[in-house]
Amino acid sequence: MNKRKVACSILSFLFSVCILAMGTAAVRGQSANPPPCPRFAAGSIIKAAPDLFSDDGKLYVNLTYRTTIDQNNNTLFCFMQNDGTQSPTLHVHPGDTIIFTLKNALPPPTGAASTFSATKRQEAAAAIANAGKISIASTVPCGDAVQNASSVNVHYHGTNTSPTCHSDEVIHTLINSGTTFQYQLHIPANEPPGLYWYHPHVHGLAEKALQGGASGAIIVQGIGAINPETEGLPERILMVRDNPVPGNPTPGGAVPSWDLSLNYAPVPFPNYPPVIIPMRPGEKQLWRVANASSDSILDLQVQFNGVAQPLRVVGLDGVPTGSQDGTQTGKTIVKHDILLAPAARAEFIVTAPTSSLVNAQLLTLGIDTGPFGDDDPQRPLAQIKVSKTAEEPNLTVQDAGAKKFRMRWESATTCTPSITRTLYFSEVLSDPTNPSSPTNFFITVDGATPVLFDANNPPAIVTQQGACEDWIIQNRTQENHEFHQHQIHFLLLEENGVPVAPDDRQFLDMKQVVFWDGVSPTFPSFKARMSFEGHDIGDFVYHCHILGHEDNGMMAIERVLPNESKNTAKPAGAAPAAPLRAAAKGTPLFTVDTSLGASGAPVPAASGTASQPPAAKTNKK
Ligand SMILES: [Cu+2]
Repeated sequence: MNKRKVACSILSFLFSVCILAMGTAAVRGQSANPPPCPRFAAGSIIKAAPDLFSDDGKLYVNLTYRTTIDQNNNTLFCFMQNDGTQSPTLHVHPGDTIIFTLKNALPPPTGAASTFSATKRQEAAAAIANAGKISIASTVPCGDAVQNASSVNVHYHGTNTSPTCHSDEVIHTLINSGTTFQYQLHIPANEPPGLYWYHPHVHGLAEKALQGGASGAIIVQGIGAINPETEGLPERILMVRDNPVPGNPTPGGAVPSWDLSLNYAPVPFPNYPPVIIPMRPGEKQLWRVANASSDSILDLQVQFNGVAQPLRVVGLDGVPTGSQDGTQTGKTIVKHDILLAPAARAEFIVTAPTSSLVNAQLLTLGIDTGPFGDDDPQRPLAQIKVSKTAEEPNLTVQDAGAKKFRMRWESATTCTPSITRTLYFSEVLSDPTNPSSPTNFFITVDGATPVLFDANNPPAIVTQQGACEDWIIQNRTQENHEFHQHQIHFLLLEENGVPVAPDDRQFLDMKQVVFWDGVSPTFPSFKARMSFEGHDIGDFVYHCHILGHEDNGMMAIERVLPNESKNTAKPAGAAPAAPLRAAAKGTPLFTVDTSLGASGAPVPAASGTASQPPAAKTNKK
């Protein structure tokens, strides 16, 4: 490969011919490898991802990022192991380090890579660092300098890890075709035990990467010690993903905006053949479910003959429920349905029916996402098949040796907020005179000017390590949005100005804000406590986790200054630097060529620039 690269630079006058040759070679090289991104048959028995366990405080992960086109002409992306398996579940203990090496084996892109050069990135970074009085120049760029259609990086969702280069940094990290990059992710010693996950997070490319299936689970071990009800239970990790509906029928009514899959077995429209989950009669299992879809909102329910069953919830977004009151003991919460925003996780105990005659299903209820939202109709995901000889899951909760400990975020239940910030979701047509023009999405501190996300924007919020703050997040649009905060969890306090029920006062990294009806004098909102305790400083991001919205602007940077700094928390909108470049409505700040034509595979018809997706995918028809 290196020799080919040298040859290419020498023969620059034959540039396009050379790129084509590299693409062809890449395809030939892949043919000797296991086929990328395998999928299971619809209606098949649930399959678990391969499991990797840390040893002596370290977990080595070696993955290759690959792509292919499936029989429905959908582009798949995947994190492959050398043995042909994909998306391993990473099992770690608090305090462990994940050494995550990723090789990007995507074919190189064919077109112009980006209009935003490495030099411009560095100049902009220097200006921001100067304005913010801390140096982040060492993190810019991180990996490759110029984003293109093949770029990837990895976000370790929910983990309370450092947002620095080679850790959980998503603003500047780029791993381009042909590049190998290593992360060393230090899981804090006080990380709550539970379900986290990893996925690509390159702005403009995240939705397609997630729909392609590139995501996997992370389990921080120890739930059995925090909530003894889980100890000894068979354990299943269930990853719900989404993808374009074959044939791209117009969403609406019973037609979903996206199809769903469960552990890589599709559950396609219109018949939704459920995945089979074997259980023994009356058996209890711990189901650890991640909504790893790009855009689809779930509302999970287990029904026996159409009747909702109690789900004993022990963890939300990786944090044991009810565990932060000083007792270091989790408290089980009983729910009959669990709303799961894109990227949210729920861990709950399911009891199988005692008879195989019961029609037992895991399903998602329909979501009213608002007049401009996607179509997320009710549909089954899995059928529980009861038999005395049912095959047991390959995992069992075995944490008897684990100790209880003072978990991260415990102090957020008692800290006194120094400031209340109000932020809001908004969206506008890029061309107000053209209803079919793409939508621009924003998340904005109240009082500031809405700007589309750009990696070189100044921070929208500047705060300080150790700060305790209350944030109110409003939805001023007519579709649901899903707030996600990187690096920290938040304590849910209020919804629409009303304190939440004690069972809902939990630590989350995801929270939905439902759509505004267009007439009410107040906007739907929630209030949460943000505690910037711990070691992590630098540039965090917050965004909507409907990735079609995030890719189109709905993300912003918050800078957490070290606490020895003389800077103090600034009020809303008072970030110390002006935007480096104004974001003109409808003008992409940089353009991304999303064609992957060098693979020789067909380029999906839906490809456009990242800043201008097909309107049908963001606006209901
Ligand atoms: Cu959104």
